[in-house]
Amino acid sequence: MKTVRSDDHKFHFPKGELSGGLFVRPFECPERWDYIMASLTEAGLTDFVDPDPLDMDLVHKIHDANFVTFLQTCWVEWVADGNKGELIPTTVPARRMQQHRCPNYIEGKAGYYAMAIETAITETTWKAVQASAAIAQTAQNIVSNGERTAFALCRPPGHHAASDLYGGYCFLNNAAIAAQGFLDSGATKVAVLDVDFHHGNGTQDIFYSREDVLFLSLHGAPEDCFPSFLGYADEKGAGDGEGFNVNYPMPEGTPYSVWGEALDDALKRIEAFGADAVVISLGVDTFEKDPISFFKLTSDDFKTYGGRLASLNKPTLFVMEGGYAVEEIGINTVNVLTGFLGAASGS
Ligand code: OKP
Ligand code: ZN
Repeated sequence: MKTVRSDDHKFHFPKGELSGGLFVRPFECPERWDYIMASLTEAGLTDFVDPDPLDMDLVHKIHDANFVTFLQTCWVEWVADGNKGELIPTTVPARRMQQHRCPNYIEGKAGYYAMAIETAITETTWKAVQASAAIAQTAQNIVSNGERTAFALCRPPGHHAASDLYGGYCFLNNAAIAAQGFLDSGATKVAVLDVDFHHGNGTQDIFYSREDVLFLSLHGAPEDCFPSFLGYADEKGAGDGEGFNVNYPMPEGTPYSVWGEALDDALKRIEAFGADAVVISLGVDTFEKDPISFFKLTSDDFKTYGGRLASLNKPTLFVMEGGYAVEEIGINTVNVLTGFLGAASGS
């Protein structure tokens, strides 16, 4: 199995994240990548590939052009306005405020495009964001060209990013870009299965009115955790997309015995949908020791469900999302991949 990865992830490393009323060292940190690379190497998964240059036309099929321009230019505008720290907005378009008029000044623009304000933008963030999206696109091409599976070691993650929203550590939606890439490469139907602890609000929103992409997400119930305002079970898609969005919100303390049943239901739906390709938004923050999440999966459970994913027997792309128990992020991620590979070769 090939892993697409790039050192350029290191260009996104803000000094601070707004959390608990403090500006703390970000949970989404570069060491996450180091631990995953170390575990891949230890497991013999050393077929590493560099990303191709980012296809901006593909990015623009998923993201609003003004939003992309904002990501490209925001830092220069922020500094030109005399700001000294990292870019974090303070005001957002809440209830009964204008949702469709983007301000002209940079802090207003950032608030307009934010879905959460914990995530700081730095001088070099855009460089890392481009590399992350390029990784997803390159790994998708590997699978479209006939490989059974590939691992896109994306950082920063993407599933909270909508067409014109960033936040929750996400800027461009790597999984959505990959799903669109599969369609553009000849697939008729693609399923995106989001197993990150947090609801994939961005991916849901991007495909909410479409019948060619089935989105399914297993996550902490929105009334109890981030992203708080999307991910309820009654969100089932709209218009042509009605019936093509499936949410499995679950409560605090959820163990694999319960989580795995939701996964089995999701796999049945993907089968019934007749997906030509599957994108897994792979977050391992469902782990029992994750510092910002509340499910109770063990390291062994990741291996078990990796095997379950292989039973779909479909071309499968893994796209890295979250996971913040840094010392165990590598082993948990690799357990999903080796669980998948073990079951795939045995079938
Ligand atoms: C990104 B991904 C912590 C609140 C949570 C943002 C979490 C983003 C998760 N006090 N802040 O889905 O892993
Ligand atoms: Zn997450």
